[in-house]
Amino acid sequence: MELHRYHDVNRRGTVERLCYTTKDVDGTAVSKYANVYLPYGYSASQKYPTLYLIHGGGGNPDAWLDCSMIKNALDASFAENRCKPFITVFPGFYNRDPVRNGSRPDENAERAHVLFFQQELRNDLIPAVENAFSACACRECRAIGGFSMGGVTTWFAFLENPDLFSVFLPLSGDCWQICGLGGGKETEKTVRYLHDHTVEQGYTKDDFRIYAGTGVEDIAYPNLTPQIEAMKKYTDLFEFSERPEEGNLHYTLMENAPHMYEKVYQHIYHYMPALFPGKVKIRKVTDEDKKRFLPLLLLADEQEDMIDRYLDRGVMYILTEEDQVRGECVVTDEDGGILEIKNLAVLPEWQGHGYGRMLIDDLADRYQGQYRILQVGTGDSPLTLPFYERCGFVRHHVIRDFFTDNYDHPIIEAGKQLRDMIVLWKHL
Ligand code: FER
Repeated sequence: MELHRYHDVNRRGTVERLCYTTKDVDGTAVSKYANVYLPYGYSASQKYPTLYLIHGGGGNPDAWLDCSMIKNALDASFAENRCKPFITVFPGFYNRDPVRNGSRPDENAERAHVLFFQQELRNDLIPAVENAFSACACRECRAIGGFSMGGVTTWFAFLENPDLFSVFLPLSGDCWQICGLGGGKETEKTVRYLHDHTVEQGYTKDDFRIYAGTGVEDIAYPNLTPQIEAMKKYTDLFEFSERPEEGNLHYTLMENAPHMYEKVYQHIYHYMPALFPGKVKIRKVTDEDKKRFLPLLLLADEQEDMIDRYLDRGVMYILTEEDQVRGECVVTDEDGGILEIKNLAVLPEWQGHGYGRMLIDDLADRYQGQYRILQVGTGDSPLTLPFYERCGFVRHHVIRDFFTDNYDHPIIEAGKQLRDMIVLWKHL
């Protein structure tokens, strides 16, 4: 396991406080807050996956951030492109102030808190997060993890909220379904329940991934280790693999790591690249028939003979994720240091994921130094103009009647006929 070490980064994410209301066990409204880490460059025009990261017994929404280098691990991983950026939410699972006095937990009381918290996640916290931030609202894009009692919380989320999360990181905490410390004390019963309950709800091994971990010296080691070992035997549901990118059950043991946030966050650093897979690739279309991407080209420019005017002399790039083509763009050399985007499209079902912006950022990176200006001409449409402006383009000039003069039929966008072409510039 490659360990994170602090290193300075210029691209730092920010932490915001999200206030929301929920209910306590008696149904009384309570105001709570969660800390929300937004990655560097966070933009509401893109949807992000989200990790919910839960504190340990006696903790609060600040515990992870105060006690570990998790923020630097996130900043550094995104800056180095170890994985795509995601949002991290740090809530508190108590709905009353915990009174721990540094002592070992009252198992029943703690168990009740983290079990009750499952309803808060579903009814209040996740809706508040997805209302306030640009978080992708599907189970594939939500992960939950936690330390110690937060690990216990994670196992309960696996049992109670499998429709909300697909990725689970129980760290230094076992499953308390049967009893406190049940992963060690009632290993067989606990694991049979984890298996049977999941199968009964219709989930299969392709529907979730578990990334567990602890330290060899950790007090949770004797509880979590037998649980994971027993889970490995239920091969119909749990497929153990040493490699994070294969199988759906993973367990990492760390040397010299007691029961502390400052050690345990290393597991998150380690697993981060596997949590929300699918690396976006942008490649030039070489020696291929560019016309085979015609359906995509037509999304941006609906008349084929207009596409023929630039396609041959244009350079085409396609964007793929998980080996599926999801977007493209075509650029042409317009002399005088101007590179023009003639066509840029993202499949409708993948719009809003930031792919358009990625294509533009990629062009800017590729052509910096070779061209002065990245130019784009578009209709006066609310579907395209604000997008280009968010990407750093500014209006430069207008070509009157471009759409009415050059196309054989009216081009309607957002209920409006396009007439003039607005030409925008972005300096490279
Ligand atoms: C464990 C899971 C949780 C464990 C301890 C805890 C001893 C919680 C400890 C605390 O809140 O202090 O497996 O092992």
